[in-house]
Amino acid sequence: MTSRLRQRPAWRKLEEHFEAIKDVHLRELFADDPHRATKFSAEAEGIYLDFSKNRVTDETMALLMQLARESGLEERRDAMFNGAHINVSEDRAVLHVALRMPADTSLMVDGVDVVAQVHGVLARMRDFCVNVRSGQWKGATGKPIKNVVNVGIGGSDLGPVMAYEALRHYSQRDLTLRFVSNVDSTDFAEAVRDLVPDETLFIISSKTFTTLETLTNARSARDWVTTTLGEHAVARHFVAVSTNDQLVAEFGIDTSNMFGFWDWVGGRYSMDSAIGLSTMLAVGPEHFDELLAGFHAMDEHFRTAPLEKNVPALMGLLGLWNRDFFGFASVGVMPYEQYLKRLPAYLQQLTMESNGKHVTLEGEVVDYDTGALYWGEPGTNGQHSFYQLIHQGTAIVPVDLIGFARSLNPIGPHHDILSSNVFAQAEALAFGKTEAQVRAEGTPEHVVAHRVMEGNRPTNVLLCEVLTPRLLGSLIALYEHLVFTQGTIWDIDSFDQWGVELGKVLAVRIIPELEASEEPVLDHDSSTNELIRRYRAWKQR
Ligand code: G6Q
Repeated sequence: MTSRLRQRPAWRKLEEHFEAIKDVHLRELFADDPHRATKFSAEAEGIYLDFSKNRVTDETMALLMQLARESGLEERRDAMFNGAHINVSEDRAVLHVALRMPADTSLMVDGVDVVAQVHGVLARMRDFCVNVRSGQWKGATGKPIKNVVNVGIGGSDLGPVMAYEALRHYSQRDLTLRFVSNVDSTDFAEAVRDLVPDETLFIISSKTFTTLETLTNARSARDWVTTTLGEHAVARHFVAVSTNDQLVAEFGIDTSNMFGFWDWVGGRYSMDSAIGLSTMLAVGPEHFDELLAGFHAMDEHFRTAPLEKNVPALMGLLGLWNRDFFGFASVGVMPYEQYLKRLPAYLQQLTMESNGKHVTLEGEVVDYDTGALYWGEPGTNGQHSFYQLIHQGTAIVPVDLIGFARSLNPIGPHHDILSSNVFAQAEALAFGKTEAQVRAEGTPEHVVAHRVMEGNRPTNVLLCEVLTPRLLGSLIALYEHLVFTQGTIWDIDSFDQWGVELGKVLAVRIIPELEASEEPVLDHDSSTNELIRRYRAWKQR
């Protein structure tokens, strides 16, 4: 049966339109319209989006807008903002937008004012952070805290790590921040190697407080602290961020040192909830407030701007055009800002965990492509490695190039050199180099073909003034709503993660088989059985 999406009139028209323009080159599109750059650009909250180097025309954009409207994007967006249970497979509201609503607003969900709840927790976080940052909060031996270690994984790690790196310029430099996520003991060992327990505070960040990796690391952290300082030290050296009071208390953390959040915050949408405690400790409550204000400003843009000027909606629709019609399977995200070095890893989870889905909201298998693969590295480093494939490979990779007009560490010519690459890459990817141009450079005939660059590779350029907490909030909210836009049109649940849940249970069965002192009876497939036997043999050598 043909899906709802494929039956939409706009989708059908897009299919016909695609046949007509699929071979048109960006060179022609630019030559035909001197106003293309201004026409195909938009701006919101200090982020200027130039999408003119996508393979689109006026008609493409009009049809994409029609598709968004036929798919009920505006209605579903309003439903999210109103607290409807749009996460259907888990029957939950999706309200990360409530995490950044101002204190003087309110939002009633299932009979509770969630904005009041959010600000209650924020107030406790602020007090706690002020105490720790000022040295008033003392460890078990009376010394102030100098090191903070966030223990968490996935959504309870990637946001905090990314935000800490992104906002390092604004951080209190005498506080050392570390992040432990992997259950590989090396991650924990290296994180605490040069730290001392009596000056170290652990934040155990886990929405469920059941995640094996986090609890394993948390137990090792507790052993590391209590071996030198005794059991009573746990209260001064551990706090928790979780939705699960009971398990936090069972672990031995006083729930007065717990910062809560709610089931309507998805893990990958939680960096601005209490999961951001490490961020607030690093940059202080005022900067954290600016971050929240930036998120909220982009939320308001997404909620109120017409789709034609709505930056997250535009980016979502362009991504869908590239994914479903051209069949481009991946998107590169290249921030030309060293502080954003973990942004690609963060966006990888946000986009791929949200939109890597194979069934519609009704549970029908989709007959179109959903989420693209997201990946990237900061520029210019990537240019000296994988950009070769982006320029001349057979796979076309649409790229988001993120640039800034000002550096937070201006030194000599560095920043203009860096930024020139943003513009040069977008230009080269779009226009390439023809055979005639290569020959005109006096290139020997036998290498002409090697030096030709086809061009016609799509890019978005996101240009901003300077990286601030507010700008970071707006940038992340932009990608959150891009994901929402695509998920809505693809008719999928962008807010569950059953594939991740599967991984959480599969390994549990094998752990005792690896640990057993007697040879266990194995009844996996022959490959898994053999791998387990080989592992056990080497382990015991
Ligand atoms: C995010 C995912 C996943 C989750 C981690 C950690 O959306 O659900 O990445 O954040 O598995 O879960 P806990 O916070 O419950 O430990």
